[in-house]
Amino acid sequence: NGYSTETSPKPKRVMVIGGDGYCGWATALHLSNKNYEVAIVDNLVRRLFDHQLGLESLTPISSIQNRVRRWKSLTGKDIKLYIGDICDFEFLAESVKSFEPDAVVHFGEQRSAPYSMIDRSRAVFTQQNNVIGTLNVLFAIKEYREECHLVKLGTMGEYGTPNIDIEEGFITITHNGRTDTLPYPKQASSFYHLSKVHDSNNIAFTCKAWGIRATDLNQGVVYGVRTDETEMHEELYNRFDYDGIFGTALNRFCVQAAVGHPLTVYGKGGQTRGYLDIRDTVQCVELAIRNPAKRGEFRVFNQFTEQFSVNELASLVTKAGEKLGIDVQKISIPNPRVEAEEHYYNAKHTKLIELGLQPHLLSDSLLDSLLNFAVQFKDRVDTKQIMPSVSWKKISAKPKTLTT
Ligand code: NAD
Ligand code: USQ
Repeated sequence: NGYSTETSPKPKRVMVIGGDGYCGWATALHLSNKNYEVAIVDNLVRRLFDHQLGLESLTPISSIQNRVRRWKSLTGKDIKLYIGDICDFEFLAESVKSFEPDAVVHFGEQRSAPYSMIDRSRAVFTQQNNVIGTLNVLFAIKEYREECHLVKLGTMGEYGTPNIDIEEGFITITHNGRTDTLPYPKQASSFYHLSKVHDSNNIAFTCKAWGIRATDLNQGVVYGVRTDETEMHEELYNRFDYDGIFGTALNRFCVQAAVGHPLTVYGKGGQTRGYLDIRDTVQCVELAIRNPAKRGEFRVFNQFTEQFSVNELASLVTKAGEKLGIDVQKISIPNPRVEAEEHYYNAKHTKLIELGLQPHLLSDSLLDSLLNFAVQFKDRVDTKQIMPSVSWKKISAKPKTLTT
């Protein structure tokens, strides 16, 4: 590709875009604890969504300023803060020029599939925020920090649920006697998941055209809340979403079990996805940073550790509930989404293991502690937020205000 194949010296300075969010906050602290110089870039829009939709994290979370101050007082380590929107190129460019990152970890997107399916304006916001934000990051790296490695959070949902094995980013195909290794086909099933496909295409193109070095982490569904760093102090607690818009499957089921709400299985419950513990999210991101892509290289890693169907998760939570003396029921809800409810699923996930990932698999003990954690905060649960309120088929151009 004409670029040197040398990797840069050990990366030290890491910019975490979206560092006030669920994965980003845990990662920023983990990297800071590992002695990277960390800067958080975030416009706090996730906190605004909560206000606008009347939602709240299960755990009380401190302001980003107090979080960072508490971290400094406990560890002596500084985390720089840049509060602003990466869709504002001037802001992003100034942040990159001033911090001079060796790696940019980009978590800073609207990440909920249901949010992107509320109405036209949320669909458009999601794609504009995510696609333009990522384009700006690519331009900022090209202009001001060309050796910087982009570590971008993608999603396993880019691949959909094809009836063949899912590879890590690329598939070798023989067609009419000729063979090529091509991007794995993408079949995303929400405007959110589609925004990630568009991002991947833009990143792959700029790696080729400009020599950007990038790693696309196609992450599965994350569960859990505690990491070594966030449990050091209550002002460092991570957010924990359980509502029908931002809450994800296993986290939701634990909160539902804790408050005696039947587990909300959508449709037949055969929907299978890759899952990982948030302690592995932070580990995977560090592994990607420590082993940068080469100039011009577009790497894709599938970032999850185990596959489960929704029904399997419901059974696991039911069993964990029994041990704590909680009687857990489940209900089948007409699926608000358009997705396959019974399908083949077998996705590769070896590249991060090859780099040294030591997975925290979903054991009984983790489920017990997650369920206990949910029980500890159950008085904060607003049960009106549990049922799904967004329908893939009923989305329209008319602005929608969600009231339940
Ligand atoms: P989150 O919503 O908790 O955090 C995202 C953060 O990005 C928020 O703090 C938000 O304020 C910030 N942000 C959004 N748009 C921004 C912008 N234009 N400028 C600056 N900051 C902006 O989400 P999360 O669960 O931590 O997910 C982080 C990333 O990981 C996302 O890209 C998501 O797609 C991906 N991911 C998440 C999961 C999961 O299960 N949570 C699974 C797979 C992939
Ligand atoms: N589901 C239920 N009941 C629920 C919640 C979800 O049956 O109460 C089902 C959904 O229909 C879906 C599956 O569980 O089939 C996963 O749904 P989810 O809400 O846990 O996850 P998803 O919408 O896919 O999105 C989450 C994150 C997103 C990330 C994605 C990874 O919000 O940012 O990209 O997980 S992945 O699923 O691999 O694409």
